[in-house]
Amino acid sequence: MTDKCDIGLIGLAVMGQNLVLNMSDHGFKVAVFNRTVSKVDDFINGSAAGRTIYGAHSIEELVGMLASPRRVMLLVKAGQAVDDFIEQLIPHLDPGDIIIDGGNSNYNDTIRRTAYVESKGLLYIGTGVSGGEEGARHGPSIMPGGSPAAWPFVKPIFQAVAAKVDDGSPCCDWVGENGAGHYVKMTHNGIEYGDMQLICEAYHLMKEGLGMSNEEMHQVFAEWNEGKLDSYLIQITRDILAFKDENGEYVVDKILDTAGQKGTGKWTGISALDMGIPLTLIVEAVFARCLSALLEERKEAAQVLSGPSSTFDGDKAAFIRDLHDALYASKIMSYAQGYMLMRAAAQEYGWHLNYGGIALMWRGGCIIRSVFLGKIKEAFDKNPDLNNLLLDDYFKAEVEAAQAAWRRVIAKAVELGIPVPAMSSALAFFDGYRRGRLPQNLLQAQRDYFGAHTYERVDRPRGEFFHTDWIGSGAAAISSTYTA
Ligand code: NBP
Repeated sequence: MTDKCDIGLIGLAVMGQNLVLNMSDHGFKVAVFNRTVSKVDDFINGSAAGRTIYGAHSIEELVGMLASPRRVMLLVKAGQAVDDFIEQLIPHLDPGDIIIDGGNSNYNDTIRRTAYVESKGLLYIGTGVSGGEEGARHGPSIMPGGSPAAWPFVKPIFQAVAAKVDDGSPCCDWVGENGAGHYVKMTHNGIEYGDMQLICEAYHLMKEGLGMSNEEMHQVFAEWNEGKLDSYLIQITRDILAFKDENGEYVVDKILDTAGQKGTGKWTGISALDMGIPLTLIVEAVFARCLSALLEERKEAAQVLSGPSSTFDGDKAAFIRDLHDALYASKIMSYAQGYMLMRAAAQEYGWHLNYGGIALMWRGGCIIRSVFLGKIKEAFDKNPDLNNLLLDDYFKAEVEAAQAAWRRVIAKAVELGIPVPAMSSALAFFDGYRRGRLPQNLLQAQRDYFGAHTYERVDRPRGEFFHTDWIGSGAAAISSTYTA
């Protein structure tokens, strides 16, 4: 090696190795290190052989191989491993050097680490990297946040290796201060949970409701992938449904129906609950995984509990068209909710999020990539201050066009006893959001009745609180916890 390396990468598991190979494809010189040092030599002598990739056998050696300001990226297991490597790196780095965490870290950790690393005179980036192994190798979606001063030094590398959309724009841009990048990545993962659950509900209705074969459903998803639902997740569903094993049997039918999860959907739901944002669809998607995981309990319940015995006797082709619209409308709700969440988080944490830019980052490279995200980008380009996606002319018209079909699908699912928690909660959200008056006047009355929590009145300015002596006790004391 003659010149110094452009970047150092620690963590040679699936993501790290592939991202390094991607960086070297784009002409960057990369120094690499791994906790289990033998993996450095395995990589250098294996898939990295002959490339602009150089192995280090200690942190000190790695840092010594880097051009200034030094950029060191971690792609290690989220959690303590990141803190440990930060501690090991700090003594070897100089002011202005940059530590980058590209793992799936919790945004609260990234907020804390940014402050800590900056307090040592260094710069920090916490970035979401999405797209799995394939994305890391050929172009992931990259969502960086952290110390703004670090971005100009990282931008050329990140934007070169990121996925590109049709016009060549990279699916990577600056997201915002401290934990913003990891927050946006977390929201991406939450939306991914929602998209996957919606597809599973459509599959369930076709399979159990309409009695369709895998081949028939494969054809439906293939068709859907040619239109408004065109997306990576619809595409892989199409392929999964047609996939057969060495015995010529469908693999999907042999897979146990218990979902796993790594926690990012749950984090998204917790954040939504903390901030009071009705992220109903994503949270239902998390709970649907939880319910699926109660396999033994469900099997026992299936012996005891029964549902409707009705079968579908309508026009199948018409129902499949309705299902397309129900999936599409529900998906619009999910993204509307996801953007409501990010807007609330931006306010909570003082981030200046570029909502159109986020749609562009998700447009390619990542798991939720879709044609649909191009429309979201257009909506925010038209109006950067758009309060809710549902108020954009395009999405308003799309939901209006789809809603009759959406209602028919939910009604039929209820009639058949097939659970559609994400689709139906999406519709309930829509029906709540579009109403100027909800029944929570009664709820406030109940709270005031049993807890003297007070209420505001329709005929008085907001912020004035009233209490009624509902039971004639004569007590005048009121609770100080109006919002409890
Ligand atoms: P893993 O999440 O499996 O982590 C493996 C790496 O972490 C190895 O380098 C391992 O070193 C190191 N490591 C572990 Br495990 N514990 C450590 C510790 N206590 N101290 C120091 N190093 C430790 O790898 P991955 O699947 O490539 O993912 C990397 C990051 O990217 C994770 O945060 C993950 O959540 C995120 N991510 C993954 C994907 C994906 O599709 N896999 C997608 C998007 C984001 P060792 O070799 O010595 O064990």
